[in-house]
Amino acid sequence: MRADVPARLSALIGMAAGLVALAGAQLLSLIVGATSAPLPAVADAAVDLMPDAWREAGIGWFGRNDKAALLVIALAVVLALCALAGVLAARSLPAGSVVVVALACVAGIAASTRPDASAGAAVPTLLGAIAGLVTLHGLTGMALAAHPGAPVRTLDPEPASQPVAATDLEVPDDARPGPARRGVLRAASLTAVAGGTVAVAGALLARLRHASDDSRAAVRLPDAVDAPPAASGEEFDVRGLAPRITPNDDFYRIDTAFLVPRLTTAGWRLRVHGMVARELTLTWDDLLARDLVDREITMACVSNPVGGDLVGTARWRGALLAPLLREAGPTAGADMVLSTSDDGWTCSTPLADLLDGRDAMLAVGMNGEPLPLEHGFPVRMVVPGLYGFVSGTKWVTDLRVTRFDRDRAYWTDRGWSARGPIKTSSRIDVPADGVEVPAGAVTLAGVAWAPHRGVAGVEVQVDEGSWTAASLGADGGPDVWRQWRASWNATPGKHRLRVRATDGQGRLQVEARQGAVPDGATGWHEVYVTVT
Ligand SMILES: Nc1nc2c(c(=O)[nH]1)N[C@H]1C(S)=C(S)[C@@H](COP(=O)(O)O)O[C@H]1N2
Ligand SMILES: [Mo]
Repeated sequence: MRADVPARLSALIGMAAGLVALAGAQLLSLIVGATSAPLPAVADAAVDLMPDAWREAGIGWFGRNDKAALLVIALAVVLALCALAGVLAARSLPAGSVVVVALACVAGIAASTRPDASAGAAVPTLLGAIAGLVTLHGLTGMALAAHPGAPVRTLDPEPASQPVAATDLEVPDDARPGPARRGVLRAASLTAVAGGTVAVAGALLARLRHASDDSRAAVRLPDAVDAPPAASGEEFDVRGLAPRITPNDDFYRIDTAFLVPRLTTAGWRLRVHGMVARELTLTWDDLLARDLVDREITMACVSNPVGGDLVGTARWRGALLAPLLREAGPTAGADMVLSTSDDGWTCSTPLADLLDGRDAMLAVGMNGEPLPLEHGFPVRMVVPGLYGFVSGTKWVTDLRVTRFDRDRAYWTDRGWSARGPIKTSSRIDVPADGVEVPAGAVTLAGVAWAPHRGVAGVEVQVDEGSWTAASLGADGGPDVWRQWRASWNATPGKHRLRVRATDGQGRLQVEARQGAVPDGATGWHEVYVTVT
């Protein structure tokens, strides 16, 4: 007996299954990562594997569209193989399934062996393939039922178990234009169209999503015209002690963005307006054309508790804000700059602090790289001496010169202060709270910061003993925190260790404990250790 599911229908079913698989994988790759999308992964892998001559020929034929052409070719090949899988499946489901599984294996291997593959890069392909197999089996089953001349290798060898099917068996194919057949055709077509639509939508979304990564990868930051003098003194290397410069990956992140805003340099604009003589609009190129400076600046979050780690120091590269604001020309009476991020977060910075000669900047670089996306790519504000919530606007696109009595920022509307100079703070990193240490010489170490005033001294105390001066690590200037270190001759028992700093103006860190709301926590950090 001949299979009488028309080849056109079974091929369509195979392609519908393939498109469902691609759609599923494409959507999942939005979560897992760009390189896990099967089609681009296969296309990229093919480029890597093909002989140089082919690659050059491809570029010769398709020019700048070589990537798109490659994707179209890959899609055509995959769909052709899926059509084959559909035709095979109408004769033997396992045979058709094997083709789909083989395709998924090739794509999964391609995705997980890309140089920048994320963990689980094969997962979207494998889950997509499962969706494809389910579709293939479902539609093929419908087709076999509607075209019962097919040699169905069912698990149940008795064909007459269903009276309806038995009747169908006797009806010649062309004499039976039954609704079941049109139903299968419609289901297969709809599935193919839906799968194709979702796959294309997913690919477009992925493009949007990855435009930002691509834009960042393409950035070449100009050199700084002015770099900070090398910090004088030693950087302490004590296990557990915060390094002088915080690596980007370890830098704390605080923002209200549920999804990280994904900007591109090409799309970025900064508008400077409000109480100014001349409104300005800057593009990315305008910004890079300005003199860029490198500065080490310690940034802290107002919600950092005593002893907390929502603080870090980076070497920022950017354009100074003061000259830019002067070009716009603030008008009389203005006392605040309300900055707004691409996602609508707002921040109020005293105009005086931006113009008083400190290195307030529009930063584009962080520790030698373009800003990481989560730290504000492509441009953020950094202002020495002020908590991030009143100075550190990430993804900044708008500066409005205004007055404190006219405008309020995001956190000010939620019970936090309108202004926020960073309070003098110090922290014990080593030993950690609650640890056991052996008696004898014990190294105490930590960091202290009083941004824009500088740290003049750090003292430590054991139990109720006298305060003794710690040695200070490298001095990067008043905007940068300082490491400190002290040696303690530890005696057995439980001990309390405390630290306090004095700022560059000779003022001692505030002892009284206060919580972070509304303008930053105060109090001396203490840890307890057991000496054995
Ligand atoms: N757009 C935007 N910028 C923002 C915030 C935010 O929520 N949205 N949070 C601010 C706060 S409270 C802090 S402490 C700093 C933190 O910067 P970081 O995440 O790069 O460490 O960013 C500031 N800039
Ligand atoms: Mo913050």
